[in-house]
Amino acid sequence: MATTTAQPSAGLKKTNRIGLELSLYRGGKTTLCAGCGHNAITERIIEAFWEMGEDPYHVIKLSGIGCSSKAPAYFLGTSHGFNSIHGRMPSVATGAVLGNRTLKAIGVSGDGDTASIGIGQFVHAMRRNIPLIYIIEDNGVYGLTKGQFSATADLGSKLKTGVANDLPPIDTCALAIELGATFVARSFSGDKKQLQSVLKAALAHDGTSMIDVISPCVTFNDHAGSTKSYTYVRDNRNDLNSVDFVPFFDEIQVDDEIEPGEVREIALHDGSKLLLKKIEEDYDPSDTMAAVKALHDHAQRGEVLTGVFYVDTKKDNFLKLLNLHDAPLWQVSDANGGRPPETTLSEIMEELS
Ligand SMILES: Cc1ncc(C[n+]2csc(CCOP(=O)(O)OP(=O)(O)O)c2C)c(N)n1
Ligand code: SF4
Ligand SMILES: [Mg+2]
Repeated sequence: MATTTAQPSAGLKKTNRIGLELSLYRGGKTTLCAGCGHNAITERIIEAFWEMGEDPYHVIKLSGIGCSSKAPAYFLGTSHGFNSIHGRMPSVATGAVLGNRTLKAIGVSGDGDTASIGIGQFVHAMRRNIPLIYIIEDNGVYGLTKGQFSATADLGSKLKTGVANDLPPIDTCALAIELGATFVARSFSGDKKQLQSVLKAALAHDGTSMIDVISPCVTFNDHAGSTKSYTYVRDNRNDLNSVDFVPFFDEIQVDDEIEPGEVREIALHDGSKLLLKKIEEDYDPSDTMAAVKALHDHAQRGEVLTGVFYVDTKKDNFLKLLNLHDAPLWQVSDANGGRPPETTLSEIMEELS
C-alpha cells in the first residue's frame, strides 16, 4: 500500500492546486471499444479529480465485473485499487472505507453489476451512507457478455435482433433516494459539462454520492429501438436543473446569467457550492418525494431525466454513525484506543458476574 504523498512536478506543464500535472491522473490505455460511453466517463473522472486537486495517493478505486468495472484501470494509475467480483463492489468498498477513512473512495459499477447480480449489495450500501462516490456506467445491457438486457433496460427497448424487453426497469436513482443515499444524480456520458460538475460536487460531498451515468454501448445497444442509444438519449433527454459547481478554493464567481431567484445554492461539506439553476419547475432537491415523483413522471413519458435529484448535507455518514477511530486501522494500537484498557474490561466482567 502506497503511503507517500505525490511530489509536485518541476516541469513547466500546467499543474493543479497540489502541484500535479493532469498526466498523473491518467491510468492505462483503454481496451474498451472506440466510442464506448465508459471511455468518456473515464475522461471526466480524470479531469474532476485533477481540477479538485485530489491527491491520487489517497484515493481508492473499486469495481465489480463488466466493461464498466474495467474502467478504473484507465484512470488514477497511482491510486489504490481493488477490482472485486461481479456485484460485490459495495461490500469491498465498505470494508475499505471502514479500514481507512482518510482515503477518498470511488466505485465504478455497471447496470448489470449493480441492478442485476449486485442489487442486494447496492441497497445496503445506499442505506448506510458510506462516504463513497458510486458511479453506475449504465448502458442497459451486459456489454462484457455480449449484450443481454440488464435490469435497467426499459420496457419495450429492443435488442439488435429485434427482441423486445418485457420487464420494467429498476430506476437506481429512485431506489437510492428511497434508501437514504445523500447525493443522487443522473447524467449522460455525452454531456461533458454536466458530468464534470456533478463529479466535482460528489467529491465535495461527505456521504454516498450515487451517480447513474447513461453510457451507450456502441457495440451492442446503440441501434434504433434501444432507449440507451446516443440518438435516443439526445432526442429524449430532459434536464431537471442545470448544474454548476464552485470549489471552495475558487473565488471566481459563476456566470452572470444566473438570476438570484432562479438558483438554489447548496453548501457542501468542504465549503464548495453546488448551484442548481431551475429549468422547468421550482424544484427542491431536499424533497425526497418530489425527486421520486419527477423521476417517475419523466419515465412515464419515455424521457431521460438528468441533473442532481437529491442532496442531503446533514445526515451523518456511516463512519460517524459507528463512531470509528479517525486514524486508519493500521495505525491504531492498543495504546491509542485500539481496544479498551484492562481495567475497563475487568469492570465490565465485574458487572456481568
Ligand atoms: C458471478 C458471475 N456471474 C456472471 C458473470 C458474467 N458476467 C461478466 S460481466 C457481466 C455483466 C456486465 O454487465 P454490466 O455490469 O452492465 O457491465 P458492462 O459490461 O455493460 O459495462 C456478467 C453477467 C460473472 N463474471 N460472474
Ligand atoms: S462492448 Fe459495449 S460496453 Fe463493452 S467496451 Fe464495447 S461498447 Fe463499451
Ligand atoms: Mg451494462
